[in-house]
Amino acid sequence: NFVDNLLQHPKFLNNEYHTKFIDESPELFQFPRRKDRATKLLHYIADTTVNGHPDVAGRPKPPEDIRDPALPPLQTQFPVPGTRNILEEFGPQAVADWMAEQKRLLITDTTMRDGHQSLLATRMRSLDMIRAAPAYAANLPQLFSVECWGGATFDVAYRFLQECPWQRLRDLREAMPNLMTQMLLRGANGVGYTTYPDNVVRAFVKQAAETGIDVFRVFDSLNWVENMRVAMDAVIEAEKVCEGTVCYTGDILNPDRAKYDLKYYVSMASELKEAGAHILGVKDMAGLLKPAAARILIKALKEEVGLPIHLHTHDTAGIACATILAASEAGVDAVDCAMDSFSGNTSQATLGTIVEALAHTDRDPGLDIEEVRRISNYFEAVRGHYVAFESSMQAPASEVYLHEMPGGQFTNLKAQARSMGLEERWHEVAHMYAEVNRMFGDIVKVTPSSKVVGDMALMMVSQGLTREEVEDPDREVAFPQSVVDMMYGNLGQPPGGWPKALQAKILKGEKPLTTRPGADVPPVDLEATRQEVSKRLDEEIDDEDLNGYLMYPKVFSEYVARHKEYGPVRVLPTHTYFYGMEPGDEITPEIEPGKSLEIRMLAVSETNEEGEVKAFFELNGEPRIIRVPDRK
Ligand code: BTN
Ligand code: 3PY
Ligand code: ZN
Repeated sequence: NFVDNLLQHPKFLNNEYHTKFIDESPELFQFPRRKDRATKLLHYIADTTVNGHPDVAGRPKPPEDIRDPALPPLQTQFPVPGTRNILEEFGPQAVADWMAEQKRLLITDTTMRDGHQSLLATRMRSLDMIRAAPAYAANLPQLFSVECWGGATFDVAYRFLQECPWQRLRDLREAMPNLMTQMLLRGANGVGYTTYPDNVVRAFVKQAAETGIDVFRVFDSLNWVENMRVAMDAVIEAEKVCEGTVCYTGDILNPDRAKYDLKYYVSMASELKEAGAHILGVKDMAGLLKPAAARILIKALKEEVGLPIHLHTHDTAGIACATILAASEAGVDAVDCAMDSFSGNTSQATLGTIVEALAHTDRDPGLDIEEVRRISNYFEAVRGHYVAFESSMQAPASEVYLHEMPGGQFTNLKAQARSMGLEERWHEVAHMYAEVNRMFGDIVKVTPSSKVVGDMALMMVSQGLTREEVEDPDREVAFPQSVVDMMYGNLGQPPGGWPKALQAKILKGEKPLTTRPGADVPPVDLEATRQEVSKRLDEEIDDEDLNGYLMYPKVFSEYVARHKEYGPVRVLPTHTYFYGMEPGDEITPEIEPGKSLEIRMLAVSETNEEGEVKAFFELNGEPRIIRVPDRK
């Protein structure tokens, strides 16, 4: 460390040193102390106790007497074979064939991905998931899959939860050896908001498959199949299940929304089949698919495309169960539901309710309702710890048919509006979102295109701009960068292209792309990147880390820096992670398999003149004093 500091010192580099240089340069001796993991965790706990966690500041807090989530008992130590065993033994086509043969309605549980993404701003921590995983494996082996990765969970893990998404996946994989895991992949946008080079998308899929994903739901935010092929090919090459997905928007029942009619969906689904999809995903990210439309859509897709169909919808308008039952009658093969306690509103349909509704019918999903309730009760207790992230949505709302916001975006955009002082004007934002969609030519709105529409709508409401003003060629408008990028073609092409006049105004004469954006991005030199990052962060960068860095360079680097300072905070109970400890509290986090720490908080001192607080702990029976700055 001393040598490192010396070699990097500007005086040394400029040859400005002499014999007294070392004596006169105390900074040479200021290298970070290498703290052990337990000490780092004590620092984190002390800091959070004194200063709070920035993410929950000013938000509602769980009640003092909140119970710890009780785990459902395991019905067996040896989980019976499930869908994963089919995939492992016979490959992805066999999974699709098996699916098509089932009479029962197959169910995917989305609690650990879309459920908390849509209800709790994606904040569920790995620990709360991993603890439930053995119960899924032992007690619900009839599930089609468990959606537990991808979408927004990837960057939120690094960015806000200070944990590694790959480790989450590895642990879940291990705990559910008989069940297929499922992820949401945004095609050429990976798990990010931009277009990545093809080789980055390929490397990411390969790694996700290796670390533990079985089913990849691949979509494109403008429904452009061209933009999905690289990701789909990579999934097929990894011998995992490729769920090629159509995003549903508009209303096939409404002749005024003819752009997205039945023919459009059948034709896109056929393209996906042609592209090699093993199964067809129908992704109704906003919850716009009405029961009568589902009946028509599913029937047509079954007849004209022939792939097994997996339906995803949201309960924003309160109608998801009805849609699922209609789709079930029309022969849909699998559907997404969330555990009861993580269902409803902007999340998925209620899993237990679907199981009950279909009991004693020929489409009985075959899940044990008692076990469903037990796991749901566990998650109910988990959810109580995350009140800080609850949205203000109190009831289902038919307004979703107006704005068409995806369930995962709704709470986020509302929070963004709140932070801009627009909370009172939320319904105006909702109207404007719909207006922006029309102005952009009526596009599919799902991450990342939905974010662009949201950025534009917030900008227009906050600046009091109307659509006419924005479209007026003589009026100067400062468009959000995301809008400029999308109009340039960086997210690909929507059906029918972009509205020409608006596009020309936004691009100020620059010629837009019309080809696949990923085709023009040069490949990243993966090994050179690994070495550069590893050197800069002074950290060994394995394949998982490298793929995290490639998706989110800044977010990943900051995660690594914080990890060095605070240690493996993922092992802390959720209450401790967000609120620290109180004198008398005791926790026993498992720092590695079979090795637990015993941490007791004894007392916290007043703040001294230097602005420091002392926290007194017992660590495995030994007294420890930790000093942290009072930053309040
Ligand atoms: C961030 O960078 O946004 C958060 C970094 C984590 C800082 C930890 S969170 C708990 C404790 N309280 C603070 O204010 N800082 C530390
Ligand atoms: C995501 O991409 O995260 C979504 O949930 C889209 O619906
Ligand atoms: Zn969704």
